Amino acid sequence: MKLVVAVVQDQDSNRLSNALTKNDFRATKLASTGGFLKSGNTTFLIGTEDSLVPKALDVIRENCRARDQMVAPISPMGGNADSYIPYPVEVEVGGATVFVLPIEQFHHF
Ligand code: 2BA
Repeated sequence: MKLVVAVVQDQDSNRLSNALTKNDFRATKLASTGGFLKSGNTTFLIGTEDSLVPKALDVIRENCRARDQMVAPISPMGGNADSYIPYPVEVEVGGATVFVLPIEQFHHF
């Protein structure tokens, strides 16, 4: 068994949630925050059999897309200004950042 952890953009989370359910995957959605943009994203925990991991990855790939997002500059508060960029920068976010972890035990009481 594997745990698929997928960090996706909030805009894709409902569509992905529906698609996972439709394809018989069980998933838990967690509200999360990106360390770089410091804005909300959604993390899915999907427990599934090893043989179904490729299908789960397909569903994630089909329902999450990359988008460009502007990062507003945050002025340094009385600190080091060396890394300060005084203008907005565009970064590409997503479609999805996915980790696949082995599960030692699974219990469902
Ligand atoms: P954030 O950390 O808010 O990052 C948003 C986007 O900013 C990233 O998109 C990437 O394009 C850019 N970015 C992140 N760190 C950067 C840096 N140090 N320098 C320049 N650009 C940087 P994605 O790579 O698609 O990541 C989307 C979200 O997935 C991330 O949001 C974070 O929540 C999660 N994530 C990505 N890689 C991760 C990792 N190795 N471990 C844990 N979470 C990760």
